[in-house]
Amino acid sequence: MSTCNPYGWSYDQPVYFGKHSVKTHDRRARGSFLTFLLITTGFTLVALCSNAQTSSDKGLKNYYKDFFPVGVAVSPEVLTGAERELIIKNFNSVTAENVMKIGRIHPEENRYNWEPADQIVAFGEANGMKVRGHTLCWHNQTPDWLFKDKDGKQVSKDILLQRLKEHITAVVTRYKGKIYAWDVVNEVIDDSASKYFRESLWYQICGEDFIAKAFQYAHEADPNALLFYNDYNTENPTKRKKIIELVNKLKANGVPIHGIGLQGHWSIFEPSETSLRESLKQFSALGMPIQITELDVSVYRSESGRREKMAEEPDEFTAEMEQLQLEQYKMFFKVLREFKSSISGITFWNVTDKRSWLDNFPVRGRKNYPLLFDQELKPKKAYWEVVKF
Ligand code: HAH
Repeated sequence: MSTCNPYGWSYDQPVYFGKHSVKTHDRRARGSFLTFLLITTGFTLVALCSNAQTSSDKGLKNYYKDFFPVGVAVSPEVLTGAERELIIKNFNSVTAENVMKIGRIHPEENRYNWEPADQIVAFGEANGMKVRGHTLCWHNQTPDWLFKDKDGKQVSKDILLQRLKEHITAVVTRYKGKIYAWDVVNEVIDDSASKYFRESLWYQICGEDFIAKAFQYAHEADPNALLFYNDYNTENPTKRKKIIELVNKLKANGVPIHGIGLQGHWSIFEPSETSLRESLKQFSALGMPIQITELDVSVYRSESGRREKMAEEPDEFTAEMEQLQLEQYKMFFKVLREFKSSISGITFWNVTDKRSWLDNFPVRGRKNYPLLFDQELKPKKAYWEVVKF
């Protein structure tokens, strides 16, 4: 009698013409009601089984309310897109993925592009979220004009520091009292064992002085903002030792640094539980808050250089990846919960597997699946492991 349609209703509704007796009408109505019940129950079960984020799911941030804020890196586009409700339900902190980087917010010496950054700050405020700033000084996504004079020649240390000061003062002042924590300096430690600092233009022109100066300028602009040094590969003992030395030196010199950002670009293969715990132990011993600032769990092994995807290279999300990823996420959050007294925030780098920076890094065009929500914006199996404790 009934044909199911996608809206869960029968096409074959009872027809109430005089031709039918009252009895027939009643029987039909009862039949339709039973069909309706069966269909709606069926749909509810299917919804539950397919891991849709149902109303019984509190949303990630609420499972972690006694531990730490849970944040996400966003672009202005996702705030008006299909992801909007998911972000509001699951996260209580936001970071601008790109639009506060120097190249985006300060593309020319005398021009700031505030609009996209303002949108993210306004969204955070409107939804009662914490807002983190990322990032005031980095070697990437940084415009050429910073390092060149009007004749195209490289600027002096004095001029570069003056420009850094102007930049940091303008950006931090604009969001004073709205952005509670800044990644002030990003990734200045070299990955190799043979070099201490990264050979960036900042370093080549200023030596290491720009690091302390960046913190000082930011602190002058907003004395209440928490200022972080942020880096990746922090579970690598050689790199970690250098980061810890740098942070200790800054502290000893009275530089206003208040926290350490461990990016957390991890994978289904690393870090191990032992090395993550060791890393958190060493960083928390510095006595300042730690945040995991850019968490994602790649389904591929790490590679040092960038490259194109090879034509035949697979990029499906296999059952094996799904399993390793849920185990890894489960372990990471177990360890992170253990360190709750040192960790003042965790931020995911992107919202869902629909789009991640890892779709183009380090391999351009190779799809990755690093987050807790899938391409249909549904919680993945890993999500349920993270909230089950
Ligand atoms: C991060 N770098 C950056 O902090 C963030 O701003 C960007 O959007 C994505 C990742 C990670 C990184 C890198 O820049 C170079 C090599 C490895 C990892």
